[in-house]
Amino acid sequence: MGKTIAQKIIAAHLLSGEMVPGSEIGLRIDQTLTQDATGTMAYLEFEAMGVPRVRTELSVAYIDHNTLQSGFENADDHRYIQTVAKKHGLFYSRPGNGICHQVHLERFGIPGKTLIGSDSHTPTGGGIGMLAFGAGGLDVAVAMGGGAYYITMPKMVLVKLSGKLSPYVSAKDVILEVLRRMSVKGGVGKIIEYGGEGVKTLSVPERATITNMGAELGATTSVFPADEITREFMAAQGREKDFVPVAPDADAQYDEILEIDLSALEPLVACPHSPDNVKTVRELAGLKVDQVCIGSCTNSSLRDMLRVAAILKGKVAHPQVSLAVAPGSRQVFSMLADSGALTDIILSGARVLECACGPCIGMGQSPNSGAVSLRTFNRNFEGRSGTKDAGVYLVSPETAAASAITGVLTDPRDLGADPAIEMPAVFSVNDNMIVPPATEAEAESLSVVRGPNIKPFPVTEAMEESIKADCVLKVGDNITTDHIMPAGAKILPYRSNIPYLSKFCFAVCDEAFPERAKAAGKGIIVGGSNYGQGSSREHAALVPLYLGIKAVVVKSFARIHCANLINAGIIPLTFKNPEDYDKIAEGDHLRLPDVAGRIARGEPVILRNKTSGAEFELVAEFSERQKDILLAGGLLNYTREGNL
Ligand code: MIC
Ligand code: SF4
Repeated sequence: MGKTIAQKIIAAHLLSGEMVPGSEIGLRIDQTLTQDATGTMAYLEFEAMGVPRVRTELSVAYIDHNTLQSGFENADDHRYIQTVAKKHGLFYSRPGNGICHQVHLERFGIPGKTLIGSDSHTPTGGGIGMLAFGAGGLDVAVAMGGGAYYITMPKMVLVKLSGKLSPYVSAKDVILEVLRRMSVKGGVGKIIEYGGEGVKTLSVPERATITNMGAELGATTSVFPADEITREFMAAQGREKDFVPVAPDADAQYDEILEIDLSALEPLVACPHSPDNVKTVRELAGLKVDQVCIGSCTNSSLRDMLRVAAILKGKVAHPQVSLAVAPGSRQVFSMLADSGALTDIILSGARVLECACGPCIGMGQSPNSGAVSLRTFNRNFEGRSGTKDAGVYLVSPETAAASAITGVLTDPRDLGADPAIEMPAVFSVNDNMIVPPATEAEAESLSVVRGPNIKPFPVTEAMEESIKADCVLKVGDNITTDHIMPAGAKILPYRSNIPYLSKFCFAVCDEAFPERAKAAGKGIIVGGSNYGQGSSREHAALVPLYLGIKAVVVKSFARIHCANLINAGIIPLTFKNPEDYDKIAEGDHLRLPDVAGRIARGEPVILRNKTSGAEFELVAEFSERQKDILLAGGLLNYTREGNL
């Protein structure tokens, strides 16, 4: 039987398991990336493993998230990561060089290779035919040490593209259409491959916009073929020698096929507070806009910036609109300047920000109270912008630029003729902001700099035989890791300080939670479906661990968060009957009798509610490896026992 792109790459990297959907497989990882918000913890974990030098083909440490330095903390973390990288064999992309996914695509990605990154938008690499996964920091640390990366073998979905995008319709509208059809849960347990005649009408940055936001589908990853367009992109980056064609077999079998006629698409918008709450821009046209932010790893390529500049040329942002533009990388920024397009952006009144995540992660540019903020980003979760009552709408760069001028949500097609842009045949390449690692001989004498912001991570203990704890929190469906562990300018600087971070855990849902959990000493969290969607931040597991959480019982989990819970030694359990969710109230005294024995034997776990008297079964299906990790009290303990 023919293979899909993903199946081919998996087969070539398979270290353990069978490629049967639903079973656990271990993959050899060629490349890793980290960013600073998750990286500090990942490198502390890597150091704890005692491996002197990374064993991947390439590992890169980026600084792009915590770039607002309003105290010593972020700068301390940057310095720590820089020195760790130099010593242990990693490339270091200095602050200002750009957003990890954008820079990685430009400078390092190679078709057919595997990549994991401690950031959920690592699938951006799928735009050039890499099999790229978002993962927890500890998984990245293990991969850097030469260990396998484990996933559940996914099902294969083909999104078959036909036709060609109409003027002013953008790659962002393609992925918003996929989200509209599949929802934020629709991709769970699946790899989304793009194929069909329409593929060749899309450039690499457009493809990367689509695979980037596949994260919002909950998909394991997304991937495009690597074809002539990919070759041209890599040649323009001076990297044609790295090009390898990647395509599915003609008789590849897919579990699901979704057809999209690109010519039939129109500008779309994802409304608050979920990326799948999609409507047409026409439906909402006229909505008054307070802020427009253009950038992020989804839409900050040179192509996107040139489009924005062409629309803004000779115009000025509406007086009610605060317009911010952040080019995705220094390459994009410098080429914008060379082409003169940057002047058009500056003269439009845009506030030009440094090449970083910036407003996407709440690092500045929080909108005014009750604002409507249009963003070309990928997430519009409640509170993520830093303003709790703001409504964030996700749109294409074209819709964003058009609306910035008019002051209301505007279908860019209403602007008249689509201004054509010309993409350069060759990009200007300058890697002088990427610091190479020291040689092995030099590395020995180098020391790692640890500022006072770097605190050790919580210690975990082997699983108790039985668990006796209260339900310290009950939440509903689609809880994101931004709910569990919020980010933003005030909190992000403490990503390496778990005790401090714990004060903000679940603050969006219930400000009293951290104190309550701490007072209880031990606790169980109960939730609905798709629990833990969104960011890969392992802090959403490490902080609950610090607060004494022993188990999380939900209707269903998002992939990366579930893996992070296991890595932290917190037991992820699901209701066998989803209605049992109603049989637990916050504050109930719960018991998980013989939980360690039951997990070891592969039996369902029993939940006894001492308050209501209810008793029912929970699904506890884990691979042998996952069982051992849980019983050992987390992945770090497990690797210390000699398993890498
Ligand atoms: C995000 O977009 O939420 C982040 C910040 O990039 C995260 C990682 C993090 O929490 O540091 C992600 O997507 O994984
Ligand atoms: Fe950065 Fe935003 Fe992309 Fe996350 S989604 S990597 S915060 S730009």
